[in-house]
Amino acid sequence: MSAQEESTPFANFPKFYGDPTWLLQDRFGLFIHWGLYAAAARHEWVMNREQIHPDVYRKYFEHFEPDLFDPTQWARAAKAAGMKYFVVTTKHHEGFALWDSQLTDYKVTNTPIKRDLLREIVEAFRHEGLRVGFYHSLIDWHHPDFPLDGLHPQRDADDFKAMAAHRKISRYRTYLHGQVRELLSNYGKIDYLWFDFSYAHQDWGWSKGKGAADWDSKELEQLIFDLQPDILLNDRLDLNRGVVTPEQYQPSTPLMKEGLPVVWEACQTMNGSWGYDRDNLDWKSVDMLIKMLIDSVSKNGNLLLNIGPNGRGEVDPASLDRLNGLGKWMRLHSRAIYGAGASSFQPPVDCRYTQKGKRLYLHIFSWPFKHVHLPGLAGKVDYAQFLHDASEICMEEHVPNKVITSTEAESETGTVTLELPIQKPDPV
Ligand code: FHN
Repeated sequence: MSAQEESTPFANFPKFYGDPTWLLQDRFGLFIHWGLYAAAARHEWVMNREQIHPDVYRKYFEHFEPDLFDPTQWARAAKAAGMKYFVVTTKHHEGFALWDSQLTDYKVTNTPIKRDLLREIVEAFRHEGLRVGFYHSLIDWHHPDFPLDGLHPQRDADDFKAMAAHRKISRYRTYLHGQVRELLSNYGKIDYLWFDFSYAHQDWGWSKGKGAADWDSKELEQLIFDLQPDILLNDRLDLNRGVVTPEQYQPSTPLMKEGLPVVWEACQTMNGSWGYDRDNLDWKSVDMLIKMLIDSVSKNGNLLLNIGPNGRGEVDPASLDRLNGLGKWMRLHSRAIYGAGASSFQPPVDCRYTQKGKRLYLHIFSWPFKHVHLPGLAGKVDYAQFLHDASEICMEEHVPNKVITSTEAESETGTVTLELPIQKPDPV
């Protein structure tokens, strides 16, 4: 490896990681956190946060019967919101398999619902044209051979001998690799594999120092690409393949072949909880979510926005309202999101630019604006039309602090100052 390669953050980049071109184009995806915790209705970490003993937590397993489950409704809501891919929890830290795994009895087909719900989700979303992503937790609070990490004192207390768990880690590793093999062999083409969590270079956190050696990440990585050669894989196998330096914790950065544009992805909740939480009232507004999407794309990133369906299998009304509001905005302005990215022009304060080729999109975050100084827009733009379009869009959606995406404008050199109307629309 040349000295130059040694010095770049790509120095140890593998040559076979996937091609993120579709992710650059899609920009907006749905994250789905759904498991037994949905029945507890108190956040996906409820088992840990409320120190629920595994024997007690098993009640959720024995009663899991999401009778109102309708994955087509989920998929259509995501599609209408403008989302182009989804990532669903196949197994979260609780260890419950949402598919008919042959490697455990702690699986959805052994609950009263008796069906392979992951298969139904994949088929419904694939039918609506969304790309398929699987979330898979490296840590597992249920598996007897998962080396305990002190995060579950209740179980640690009950099974202290398991603290010598490293002798068992090899059995857990085989289980982990085996379940990944099932997921990547039995559900058709999988576009994205999203592992959670690995913190080997720190002795705290969710996997308490476990990392590449514990997961046998190199072998697991090879298995993944043998089974799904084109899959995108995020960097949580702790192989430090991410585009940031090893000592920083990589966000879920899907990795890509060398020389391809860097892509990163912000994963966000709508209300502060990944799993369904009946009492969580910390809801982000539609405006805030639109701004988060624009802000991510304006920085060459994606937004993976989460929903947590409840124990009956329904997406709650508050989440559906936000997906619907996002869809209304995306119907008008997805051209400023899909395939767009950062602009070399500096946007005015409280604005964002997203750019796609020679098309520059202005996103005005704090309306009304009296004067907007728009560097980068040249005299060739038909300002009357631009103003009309902008004012039309503004007037059409004129709400203070509402995000407005104005019309396209060819990006040239030069500057322009636009006086945008600030009067409220005439009462109809
Ligand atoms: O512990 C998990 C958490 O429950 C959730 O799945 C998020 C999603 O990004 N990942 C871990 C914490 O960040």
